[in-house]
Amino acid sequence: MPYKTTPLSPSASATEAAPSRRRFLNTAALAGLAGVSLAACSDKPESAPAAKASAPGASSQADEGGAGTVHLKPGELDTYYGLWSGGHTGDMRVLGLPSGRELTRIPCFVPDALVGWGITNESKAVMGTRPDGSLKYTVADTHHTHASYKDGDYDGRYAWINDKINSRIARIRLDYFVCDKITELPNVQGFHGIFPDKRDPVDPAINYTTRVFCGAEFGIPLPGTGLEDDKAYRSMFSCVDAETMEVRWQVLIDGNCDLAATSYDGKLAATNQYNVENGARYEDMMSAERDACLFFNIARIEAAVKAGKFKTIGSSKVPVVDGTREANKDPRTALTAYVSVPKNPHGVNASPDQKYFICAGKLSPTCTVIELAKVLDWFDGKLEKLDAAIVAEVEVGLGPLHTAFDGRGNAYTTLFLDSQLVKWNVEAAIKFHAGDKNAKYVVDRLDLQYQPGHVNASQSETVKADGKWLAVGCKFSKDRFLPVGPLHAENEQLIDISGEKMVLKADHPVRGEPHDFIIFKRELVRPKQVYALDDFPNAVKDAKESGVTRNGRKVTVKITSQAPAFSLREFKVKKGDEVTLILTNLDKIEDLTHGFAIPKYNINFIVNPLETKSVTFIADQPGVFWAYCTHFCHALHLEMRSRMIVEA
Ligand code: K7E
Ligand code: CUA
Ligand code: CA
Repeated sequence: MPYKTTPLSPSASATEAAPSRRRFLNTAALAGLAGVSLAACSDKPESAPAAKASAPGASSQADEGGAGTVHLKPGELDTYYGLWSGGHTGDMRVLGLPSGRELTRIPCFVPDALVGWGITNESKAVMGTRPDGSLKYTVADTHHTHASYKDGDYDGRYAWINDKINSRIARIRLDYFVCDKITELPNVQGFHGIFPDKRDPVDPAINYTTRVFCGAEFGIPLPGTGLEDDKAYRSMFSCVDAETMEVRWQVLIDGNCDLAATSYDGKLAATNQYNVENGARYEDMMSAERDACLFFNIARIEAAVKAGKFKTIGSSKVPVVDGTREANKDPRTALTAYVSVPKNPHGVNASPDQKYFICAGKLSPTCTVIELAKVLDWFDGKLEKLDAAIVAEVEVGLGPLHTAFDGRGNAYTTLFLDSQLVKWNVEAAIKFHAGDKNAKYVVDRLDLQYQPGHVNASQSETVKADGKWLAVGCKFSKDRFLPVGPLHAENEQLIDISGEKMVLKADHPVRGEPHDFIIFKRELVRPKQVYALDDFPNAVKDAKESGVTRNGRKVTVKITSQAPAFSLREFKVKKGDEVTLILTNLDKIEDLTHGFAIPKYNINFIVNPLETKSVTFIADQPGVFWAYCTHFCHALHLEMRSRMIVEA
């Protein structure tokens, strides 16, 4: 056990332009998306209304915004944390904002040589192993990260991040900034969107996150379906328990899931669908003019599970309820509602005023605004046509992907093909949609460098959206950084959104692939800097407990570290022994971390103050091996060693 996984109490740490006239894209979008080229970055459609909105990089800009400077002086602390998806590196990046300084990376799905993630027994238990003890997976593709809520704001307990390749969800404890659980979802492939709920739909006393929803993008054959019978492939929407990290239930759906979002009242979760066609080839996936935004009635789904109205699939014991269109025609019993939205939408985001879900068009130059109250009315049998829940469907530009909010009624949507950020006013868009053609909903446009994907703003996905800083993950940097071979850095841009006009403040190069992130006030987390010995059942609590004990071929080596020495200056084992080495760091001063590496044995890990870790290996190479401290800890750091003698 890495540390106790007692539930973190939710109350413990919490403190406080005219629209374009372009019509739906067809072949043009296809060319732009499929052949994502640098030409697409620079070929600005001539109708893009505000390509001149700013001169990116102009030095005068740096001083214009009202949110403050990004150039913090040495020793100055950032005011926000950012939790960033690491992309292919399978970890979570932690940034300070507005400086954009990277503070740490939290390993989750992929081994990490600094902390020994994937090396120690504790991390292997979290990551999952094969019967021979090797890691089950060593690659990952993280996209989305979100944190736990209380009363509509982050409560500093947990964050979650997905691995699309192997359909895993990892939980990060925000007290120690470590991954403590990973769950692999059954019955799905291409787990992509992820979002925690914000309160319980039935019990108002549960005003914090207890579920995390996971959307699966790829349809796969169910038992009894032919492998190539792609029209019968299905995907699922999964609910994971925020505490146990077990999969509570899944919903079998028509079409697919992409991104996910949840309502502030806890009643609904949503996912956008770009493949209502159930296509197996991309041409098929874009054959229909409209796709859907799918809503899940959480209370009804859980009632159905409770009433036993589910089946299970294959070897999985997870209850699967039927969320297909056919089974959910009657609104008063429906578990799901399929709201029709334009062709191949991408992100879906809940507005901080708690009223709307916004679905970005991707292949359509529009954003669709869906009113939560109206979807609930439909479920109650009070709204005849579900389509009437759409209160706006307005043009914003080419390739809209993701939307952030400033808490002042404005939405900020990335336009992948236009390489722009568009700021638009949601209520004005609703008026425009209702027929008031004088309602000017586009407020501002800003050129980005280049082809942006995710966007988020400070506190944007909470009721405390503060409208100060906004970051964008651009998929291309083109010529903005020194070249480093064929693979260019990608570009994350920081924008001041405190005023009417958006102001670009900084570029940050990033190794691929930037996806989702959240930005929140620093006082919302209270990281602990020293562990408690008792957090670890196997802790070596006193240097005097150190030593080697033998049980047949199994040998246990207990050792402690206290600068500048390990408790055992040497230890002996025999060739062929299965050695379990347990190391407790008895230093209790913050940041007094030691490392422990054994040459030729592929072992390296660190122990933080009062932390315990263990490794198990076969002593298959006889000889002398200088185990040494890898983390500079003391003037005698280089002398901090222990000698492992493996007798032949
Ligand atoms: Cu748009 Cu995987 Cu969130 Cu990336 S997805 S951009
Ligand atoms: Cu201990 Cu370096
Ligand atoms: Ca489609």
